[in-house]
Amino acid sequence: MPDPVLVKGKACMVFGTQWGDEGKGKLVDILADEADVIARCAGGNNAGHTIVVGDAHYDFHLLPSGIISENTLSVIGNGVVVHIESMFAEAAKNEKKGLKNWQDRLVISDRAHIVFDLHQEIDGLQEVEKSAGGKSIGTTKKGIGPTYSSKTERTGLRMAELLGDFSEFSERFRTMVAGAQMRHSDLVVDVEAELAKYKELAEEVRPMVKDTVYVMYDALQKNQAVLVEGANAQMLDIDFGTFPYVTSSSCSVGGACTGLGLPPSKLERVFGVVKAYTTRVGGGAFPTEQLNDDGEKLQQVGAEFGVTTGRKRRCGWLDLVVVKYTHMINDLYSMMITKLDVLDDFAEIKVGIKYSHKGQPLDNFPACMDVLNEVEVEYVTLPGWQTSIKDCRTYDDLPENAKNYLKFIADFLGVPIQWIGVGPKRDSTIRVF
Ligand code: 2SA
Ligand code: GDP
Ligand code: MG
Repeated sequence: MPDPVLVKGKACMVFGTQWGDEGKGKLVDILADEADVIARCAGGNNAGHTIVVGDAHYDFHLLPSGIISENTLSVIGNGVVVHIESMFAEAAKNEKKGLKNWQDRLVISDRAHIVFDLHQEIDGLQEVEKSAGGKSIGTTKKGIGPTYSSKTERTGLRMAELLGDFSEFSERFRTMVAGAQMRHSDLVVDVEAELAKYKELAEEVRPMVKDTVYVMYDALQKNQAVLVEGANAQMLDIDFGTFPYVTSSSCSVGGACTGLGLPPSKLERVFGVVKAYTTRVGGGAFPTEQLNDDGEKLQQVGAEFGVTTGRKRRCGWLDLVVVKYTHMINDLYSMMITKLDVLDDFAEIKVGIKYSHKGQPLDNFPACMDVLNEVEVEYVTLPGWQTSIKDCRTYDDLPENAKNYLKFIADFLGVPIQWIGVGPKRDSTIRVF
């Protein structure tokens, strides 16, 4: 039996180091057996986390991926935004694939903000406004940005309001709609139909809603192992990501504290999930993007399509400038390198290691998108292994050139590699230590 990875009485986090879709769901699934609690701290149903168990493919958007683990409590924290109908639809879809009794294992924070349909509509309207200037973000249109805006504007409504005095909730909802309609004259909302719907949804969701601060606190007091499931990723973080082409939540480790009420001293290990190349979905700068045959090949071999929207993901080489920046902010304990098998057929593999701008080397990761759009990337070219690694189950099974590629990444970042993904399935994984 390998040593446990999670720590009793502490929280550890699975965290996306690039622009998302690194394979976080797979690592959460691998660690789920060790976890007593699996918690989401940020984002909403914009996320798309895939788990492949045998022939079953599960995709989770809002529900923590740990929900398939029958001995684990799943928590949706206060930092998450919840479209309640979609959550029930997501559960129903996964029930057809074998998910059972999920209601008994799910707790939702009473402080989580509600995503209303009007937020989703505003998301679409804002994208249209931005596209007129050629600058749409390419959001998932799940209403994430507008809901976080309502939260910071202090007009948003939370689970606590929904489950409190319904006439008070109704009044606040009407005020929120009126405000939104002042800003978006095209916005049509059937207020009475919405309120009737929410009156029913309130009763459906009520048994699951609790003050999750106490749930988390109790779990840690009882010496349980907590796993925080990061959603989206560092480069989509509202503060540290490639603003404004980001999502609207704190996707980095700070979000685990603010989005769950977790004291920083309880956060023990951050596991960075690093895809062996880079992908991005939506707009925004992408320095190592390959708009050529290599990019096409990565997209096709890696089956790079959005799990939530089905959009084709943009593809390019691994960018270690990005991952180094991520490590600075989040202090990675170890890494999982995923999708190494996707590189099986490349004769040469490039890795971005430094940026320069207008001929001047850059020491910092640029804050300004105009600069990031124009950086020149310095690459190191490593030889490929040109053989299938899908059946490798130990580090020693890997071809020398694959080991060299991994060693280059670990040495550059100064972070050990703990797992290597060689295929989408749960057992297509090498545990290094
Ligand atoms: P939003 O909807 O406001 O959060 O969009 C803002 C930006 O964040 C990006 N974003 C994502 N990037 C990668 N994966 C995400 N989840 C889905 C997946 C995406 C999909 O797992 O494949 O299906 O398209 C995700 N969610 C948000 C988004 O593309 C914008 O750039
Ligand atoms: P997440 O958002 O970080 O959880 O990642 P997604 O689920 O959006 O995308 C990752 C995709 O890669 C999913 O289809 C996974 O099944 C798949 N995947 C994960 N790890 C591996 C791996 O090591 N090899 C291959 N070929 N696919 C993988
Ligand atoms: Mg994803």
